[in-house]
Amino acid sequence: TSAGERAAQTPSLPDRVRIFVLGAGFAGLGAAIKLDEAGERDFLVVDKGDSVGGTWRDNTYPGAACDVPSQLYSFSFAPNTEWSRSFSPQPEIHAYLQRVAEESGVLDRFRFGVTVEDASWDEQDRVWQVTTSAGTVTADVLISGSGGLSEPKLPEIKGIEEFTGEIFHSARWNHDYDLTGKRVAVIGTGASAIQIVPEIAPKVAHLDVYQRTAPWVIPRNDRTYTRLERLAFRHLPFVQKAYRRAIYWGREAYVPGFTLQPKLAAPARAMGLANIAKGISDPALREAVTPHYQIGCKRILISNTYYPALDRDNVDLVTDGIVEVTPTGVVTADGTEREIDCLIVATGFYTTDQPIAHHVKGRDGRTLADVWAEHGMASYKGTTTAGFPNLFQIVGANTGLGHSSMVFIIESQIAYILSALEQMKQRDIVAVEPTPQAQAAWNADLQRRMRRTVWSTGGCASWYLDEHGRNTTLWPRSTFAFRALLRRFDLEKYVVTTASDAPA
Ligand code: N01
Repeated sequence: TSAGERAAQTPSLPDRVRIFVLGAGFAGLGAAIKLDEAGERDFLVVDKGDSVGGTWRDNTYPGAACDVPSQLYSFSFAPNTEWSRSFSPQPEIHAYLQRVAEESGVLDRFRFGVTVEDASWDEQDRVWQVTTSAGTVTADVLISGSGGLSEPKLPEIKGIEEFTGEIFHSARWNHDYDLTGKRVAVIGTGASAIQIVPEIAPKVAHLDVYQRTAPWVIPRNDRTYTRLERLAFRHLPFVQKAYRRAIYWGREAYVPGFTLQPKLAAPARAMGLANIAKGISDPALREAVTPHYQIGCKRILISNTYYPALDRDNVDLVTDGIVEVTPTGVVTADGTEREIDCLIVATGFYTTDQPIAHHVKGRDGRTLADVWAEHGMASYKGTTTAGFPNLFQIVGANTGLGHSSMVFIIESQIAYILSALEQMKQRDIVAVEPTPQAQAAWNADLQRRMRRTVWSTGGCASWYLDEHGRNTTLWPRSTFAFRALLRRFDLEKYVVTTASDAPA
């Protein structure tokens, strides 16, 4: 394409908006719909991808599906009557989000194919200057919905750049590459890998699965909805509501306690062991996949097909550590080199060290990464941060869940942000940021609760923990408590600047 054509393809952005929303996943789309509903029309949503959907647009690997029940995986204000199964495959979730976006009438304020490069708070004018690949936008308020698991993390393995075969990350699947009859390696045995392995195993000539830590995998109680159920979802909304409530409360009543009481996890552990016994015939392989840490310490995975896939003749589980990747294969600590045509890295995402944190600059030009360097990722209520006026993060520090739906958390945060914007309007407030005291108290309480959980005491390393072993990613209490705490914007915990205050 010529420079002229490229310019024509670059979306045009307004110079100024009241609210800049970064990201068009569940968070950004949900925020846009709720802003619009509240009468706030002056906003812009920018996303580097080509459609709404966020993680459900980017993760298109074979077998990609959600391990949170379908009924919990839609906006409360836009129930999806079309789910085909109890756990939804990725294309259905992406299609749902696209449908919601189209029906909501907010898409005219979305710009796709635009990357946010930098965002800086301008203390003089009390605005955010957001630099994007399509120009700079000035905004009073910045809402970030950039996602907690959106930046693929490649493993740091000697020689990996010199590999001459096909290589890609699970979240950037190369659909143009045909795996049929190829020698393939998958690095990682997390939620992504265990969905990929059973899908590709029957196709490839040979598959090596590189396991560093055996995960706990319990059965996936997935089924297609019956015709009757689907009709009921469509025509009798109370039926779907009842399903949703039962699943929500079932999980809420049991699972948060489980993180504190290993005894409560005994049935899940038994299910994991039975899943191994059922899926794998070879005793040595059974032993190799049996985890040696407390269940729940890492995310609990669900699959009926992962263990049987490992049991196949054309699949090898490799537990020796990887020391090097050569141009044609993978070398393990025992000196063996396994030759391959394709290397799939299912090694997860940047979580406690989000790249975007280096590009969001608050007061005094300090980035989020600067501020977090010493004590780790932190915020007030997972949403606002001292030193970063008018920055609202959706799915910020300590908002992640293992047991329930992030959509519930996202909607709670959106309600909090809308309450903030309304109070700002009513009182002529131009900038808010949490007091350092409020933020410190919030985090002290979180970290005190964390110390007793299986995530800290379960004897594993996980993406939940930062380099200092602090859990700065998960919410340790019930989702119900989270919602209650964010119901109203608590202005009394904030430093407030009004329009009549002298400029800084
Ligand atoms: O990533 P992960 P993921 N050498 O970080 C291994 C959500 N999700 O993409 O355990 C060798 O969990 C690493 O080994 P170890 C869900 O929240 C949901 O799978 O660290 N191995 C691990 O096995 C999930 O938790 C769904 O020892 C290396 C794997 O790579 C989160 O996303 C589906 C390595 C990474 O696992 C992330 O899942 C998919 C190295 N250098 C994702 N580096 C569903 O809803 C890493 N590993 C179903």
